Amino acid sequence: MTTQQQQNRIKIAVQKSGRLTEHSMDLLVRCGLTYSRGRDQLICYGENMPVDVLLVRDDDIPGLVQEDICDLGIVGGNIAEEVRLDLETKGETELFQKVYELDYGHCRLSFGLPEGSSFDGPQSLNGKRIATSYPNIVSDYLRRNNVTASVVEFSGAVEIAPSLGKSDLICDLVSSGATLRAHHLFEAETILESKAVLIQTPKGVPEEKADWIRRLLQRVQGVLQVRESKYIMLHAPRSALKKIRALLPGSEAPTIMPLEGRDDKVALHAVCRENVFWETLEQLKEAGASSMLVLPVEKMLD
Ligand code: PRT
Ligand code: ZN
Repeated sequence: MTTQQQQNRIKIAVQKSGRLTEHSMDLLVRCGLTYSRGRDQLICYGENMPVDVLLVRDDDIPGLVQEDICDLGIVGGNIAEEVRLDLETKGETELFQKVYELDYGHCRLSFGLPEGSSFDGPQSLNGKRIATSYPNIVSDYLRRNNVTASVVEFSGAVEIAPSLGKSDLICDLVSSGATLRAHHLFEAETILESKAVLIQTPKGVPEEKADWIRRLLQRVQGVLQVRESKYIMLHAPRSALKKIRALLPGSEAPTIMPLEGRDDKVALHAVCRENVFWETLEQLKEAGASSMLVLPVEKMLD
């Protein structure tokens, strides 16, 4: 491969090993990517698309995308926001863009206070010391709420800061809440809800890569839509069609077909862009629908 050909390949930064790795690689595979892993395990070379995946620490991903070393990156919204605020404070105006919110990596950034202490809104944080790995997000929150508190930066194990006497409270990621409870802290307030996000370089897409980036982004969108979508088939009395259509979650223009030998009933097929739950099927049955089938959708392209 010539250097030019190499430069024209799309580079995506993905977390090397952690909570987002498996989901992110699975997303790319669902977009059609097959790859072989380099000997150093740091790059996955796309075999059927001009796309290579760089495996790095999640904290490095926004920087790689910001500096245009990678065209795209997949990272927690929490990290993207922390780096965005940091770049903004440094006066950087051309910033990496968030293209999609993905459907995994859910967590929240919350204040954790020692059990037995009280929290009555942001003002009760005045004069306190807050340990966190997200100094920019926390400082931004304090500024917006006119609170004066000191932010103590921790790069890991934030939850032990209060018991070490290093802070009065913490601000850290929470998902089940078990870590906070294990350290005798309670979740007082959430300041950021986060999911994995797909980010893009601020440099704009070079001509040679534009077509594949567009195709890849379209496929990502397709994968996200498909995961929630269902194909539903049912029989409906003509008289109840209006009611039944209104019950179908997130569906546009269903296909209506005649049923052999039946003038009073039709077959209805529709793509629902939201999951179809038992409750919906029960309501449809009540409205007169019968022979209902709900199928997963494999691929979708609008
Ligand atoms: O090595 P590298 O730097 O790449 O990995 P990392 O250790 O920094 O990141 P990793 O793999 O732990 O998390 C990657 C991303 O997953 C985060 O940036 C978040 O966007 C997302 N995520 C989702 C989480 C959690 N859930 C989560 N629960 N990241 C961290 N946690 C930690 C949290 O920090 C706390 O220690 O889990 C603990 C709390 O969990 P619960 O369930 O006890 O509340
Ligand atoms: Zn990290």
